[in-house]
Amino acid sequence: MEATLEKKNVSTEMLPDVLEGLQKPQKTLPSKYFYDQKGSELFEEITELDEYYLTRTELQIMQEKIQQIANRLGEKIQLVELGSGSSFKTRLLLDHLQNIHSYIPVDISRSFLDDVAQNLQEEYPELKIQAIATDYTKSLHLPEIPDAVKRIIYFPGSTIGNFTKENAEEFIGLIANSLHQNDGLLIGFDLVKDRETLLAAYNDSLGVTAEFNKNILQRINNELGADFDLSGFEHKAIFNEEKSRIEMHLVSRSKQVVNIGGENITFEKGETIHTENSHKYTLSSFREMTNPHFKEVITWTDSNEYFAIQYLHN
Ligand code: AVI
Repeated sequence: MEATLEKKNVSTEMLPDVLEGLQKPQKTLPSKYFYDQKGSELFEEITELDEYYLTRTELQIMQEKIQQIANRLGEKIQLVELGSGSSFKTRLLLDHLQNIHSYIPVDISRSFLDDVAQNLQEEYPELKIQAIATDYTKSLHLPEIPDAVKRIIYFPGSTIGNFTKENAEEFIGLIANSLHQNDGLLIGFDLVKDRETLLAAYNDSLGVTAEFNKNILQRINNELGADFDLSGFEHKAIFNEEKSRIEMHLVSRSKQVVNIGGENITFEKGETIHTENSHKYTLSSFREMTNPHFKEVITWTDSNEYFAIQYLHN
């Protein structure tokens, strides 16, 4: 197997990130810290919940439209997948793309990438796999490829929705700038829909999302020696209509003080930590954002228009 890995130590940044967020007037925590081992397992569980339509809808679109997608992407492709690269969707693409040149899974977690690369290599012995462990929101250095190879950045799962609108546009711009003529971006994003459906997806009846949300506090306890009492916080997800996003918060049930790395942080009763944004776009609001960076767009959606996959290129 050919796999080059770059090292990046996330935990050295975690204490300053956490303290900075919790010292703001509206306390926040970066949502990337959800995904330790337990958090990743809980997220997997979320994707299988009845109320959480996103993953299953995206997969359904991919399954139904894979031939069209593969035809549109063309041949001799280097597929660069941002985020977890172990999914069934990846295999769909690898199975249908013609004459694939290489597959580059990119993820922040090195051990996760090792597993992905190893499993895929066993299933696709001929495929050239080059895993890159990095926080791709900060930097992404991709290996040189011959001119004849077309690079497709694959960014599924509506992860773009977890970026602020400003960061999302900046990120799309950075991707566009890094691509050559003929290359493109295949991206999945969640669409605006009725409030009930949106709220139910982030307030599931089994409480898995609540556990996922609170796990960020457990992680801070585990890795930074903090003393959060998880039962002192309650999960809350709201739809912020003006910003067209679901916001997840952790609400303090009482006045309390938490020690993190020697710093005392005070929480008033009812005060919240804003832990995540999940933006919901319309096809036109997404187009508005991508328009300055990509001239052409092809869209695939499900019949309810719950979710969209787009191929953007110039
Ligand atoms: C990973 N991301 C697209 C998920 C979302 O829906 O925004 C994370 C998530 N948060 C709560 N449930 C799922």
